[in-house]
Amino acid sequence: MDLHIDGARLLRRLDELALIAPITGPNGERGNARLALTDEDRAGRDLVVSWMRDLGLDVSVDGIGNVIAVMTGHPGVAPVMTGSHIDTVATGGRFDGNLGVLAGLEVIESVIEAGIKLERPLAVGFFTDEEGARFAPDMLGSLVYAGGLGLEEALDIVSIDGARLGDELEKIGYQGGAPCPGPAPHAFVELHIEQGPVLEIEGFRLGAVTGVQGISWTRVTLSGQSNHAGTTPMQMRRDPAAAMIRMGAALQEIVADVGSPQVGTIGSIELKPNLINVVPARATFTVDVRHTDERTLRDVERRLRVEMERIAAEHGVELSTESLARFEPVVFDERVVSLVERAAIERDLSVMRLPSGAGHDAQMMARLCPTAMIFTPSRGGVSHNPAEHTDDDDLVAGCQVLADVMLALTVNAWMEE
Ligand code: HGY
Ligand code: MN
Ligand code: MN
Repeated sequence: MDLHIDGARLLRRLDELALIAPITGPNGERGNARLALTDEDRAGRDLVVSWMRDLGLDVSVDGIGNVIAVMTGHPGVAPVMTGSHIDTVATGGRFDGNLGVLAGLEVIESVIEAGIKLERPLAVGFFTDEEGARFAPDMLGSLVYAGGLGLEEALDIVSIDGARLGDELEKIGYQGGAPCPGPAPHAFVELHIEQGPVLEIEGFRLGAVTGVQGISWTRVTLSGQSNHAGTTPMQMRRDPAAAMIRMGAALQEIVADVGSPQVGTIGSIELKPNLINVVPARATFTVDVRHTDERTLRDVERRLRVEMERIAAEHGVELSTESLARFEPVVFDERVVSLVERAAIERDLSVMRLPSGAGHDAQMMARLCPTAMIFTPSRGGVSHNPAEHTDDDDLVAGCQVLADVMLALTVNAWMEE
């Protein structure tokens, strides 16, 4: 089946969704800020759901707010599914997540327009709180969909701004009745921007993603004693900020010692009372460490723990940690990965295999069915930044290959390989 998607329509929808909760980068770049379960997220959801309904798709909302739209006319037949997310970080770009959802919509609209009769329906969805920036962990909606976290436990998660997830979901009107965990699709493939520099540096048009690296998120709280910044001699202080800074240095040293692809990030820091002339009472910060190899990731976590305990003791501060997310590396289904490769080659698009540095909903859907991902290049490897950019022809090429892979997945030929 040779289906041609309408690239102009895809680009138009990306522009239209980008008008919801727009932000401007330091050099005038256009991005978005639609943190999960905010009014901005609701507005984005409402727009995409209206496009799903305009196509006559069967739209369902589940208990955690995941929205799945399926082509009608195939009762009881598991769909070939695609999807991603439309929530963003606070300094989001226009493509992270949005591309995968709108490309899926474009594939389905093109199939309907062409009147192609399929053995299996196609489905496209967006998952709740993929970013995890407001409510941890990330990929929360797809984790619940895949049965990795109970619905009630998820609804009780409290955000960084003190809100309960279930209350926020109800407030935006997206607490649906469809069951969690959700039904397993026949197969799942997600189109996403790479968000890293590899495709651009290596000079490839597309990526056939082989899996997702392991992710470990921890919130660290150090409790000391607030005191006068001028009168308190250094040896009498129990200063959590001083300890935190040394722990940050220890993280950098451990990551440098392990070497690439190990990464480590302290993305958020909070001091109490956070005043210039007060030795802080408390320091709270988050640690994000990732690696493609589980043993290495565990070793980094262990080494960092030892260093943090040693430094806390030297400063006389109390150390407490809370795990916010912990996902082992995921390997995608070789049959689907090679389908992605073949589809790209058949479209004369250069393609390379690579693991994903970022987390994605596909890593959760891989628990339910044969799954893989398609990457498009990110200019300068920049993402989670309004400067995030992918060229139009790469966006369209990614959507075209998504269409080819989804159609191939509807016929069982690929399963026997
Ligand atoms: O954190 C991640 O990798 C993704 O952006 N949620
Ligand atoms: Mn994403
Ligand atoms: Mn992201």
